Amino acid sequence: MKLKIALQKSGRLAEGSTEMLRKCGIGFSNGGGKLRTESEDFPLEIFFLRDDDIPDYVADGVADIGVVVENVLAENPKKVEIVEKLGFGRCRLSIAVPKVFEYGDVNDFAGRRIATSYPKILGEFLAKHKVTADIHQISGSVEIAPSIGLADAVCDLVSSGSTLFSNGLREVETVMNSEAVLISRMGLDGSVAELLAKLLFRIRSVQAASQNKYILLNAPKGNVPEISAVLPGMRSPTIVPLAEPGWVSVHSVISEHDFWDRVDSLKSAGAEGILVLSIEQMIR
Ligand code: PRT
Ligand code: ZN
Repeated sequence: MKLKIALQKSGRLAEGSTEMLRKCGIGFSNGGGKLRTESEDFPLEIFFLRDDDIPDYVADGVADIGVVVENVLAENPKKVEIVEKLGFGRCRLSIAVPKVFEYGDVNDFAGRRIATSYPKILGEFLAKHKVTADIHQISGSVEIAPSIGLADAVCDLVSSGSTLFSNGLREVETVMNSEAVLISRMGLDGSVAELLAKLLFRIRSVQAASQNKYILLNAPKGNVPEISAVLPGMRSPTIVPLAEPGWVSVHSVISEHDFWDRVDSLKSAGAEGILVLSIEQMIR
């Protein structure tokens, strides 16, 4: 019995998907542009597909699970379950206008033509704001639509913003934020569900590790209560005596997102020689 996963064959999600599985201890080869392969480390059968086709394959049960992006699912909803956000492939779907467009708010799109590959998502956004615009669906090179007179604005995926900038466009509204998600077919059960649970446990451990850092520091013993208050750790910090009397080494896990604020508090609490290491896995 194997868990069947659908991954993007090549493109922006391919590397993130392979990397995620590798960190979960699941390696595989995709040499020679194969469309199907198996992992030697985990009962996993892998299909390589276009990202747009993955929700269908999962909904139809050809694959049990798959990696897709939220914008693809929202534009073309399928009967699948979103199991976990994966934190890569991040971008946003935004409306952008030529620099000369004097933009105030969404009402300025009333009666205007907006070019997009995401007519459904854009339509829902405009309806929510009670704005009626002319949605012009095109499948690619959306950013050039205003300069060739095809549209007054565009609604497209943005990551760094450099594509918009180099086409003389300015981002004015975020329609949705998107990232890669793991989806599964409905009603997964039995040993396949068990394999998914096992995989998910690994994915969550990898994600927890990437969101945390291991921190070591030295401090006078008397400062430990103040330092511990800044460093909750998984249970509580580990305190190890140093060779120098009256000094200890404090070890703990710290969240990446408020990391710098905590480091400042630690220094004020008397911490010295602070070392910060990345964590490979974090098993809870
Ligand atoms: O062949 P297949 O159908 O599998 O691939 P694809 O061509 O449909 O998709 P791919 O690999 O290009 O993108 C897959 C997903 O990656 C998208 O659906 C998004 O969710 C996500 N993603 C993340 C992006 C971007 N970042 C992104 N920057 N998708 C597209 N872009 C394009 C955007 O359309 C624009 O042309 O990059 C340009 C903007 O980039 P910046 O950095 O200049 O802002
Ligand atoms: Zn695609």
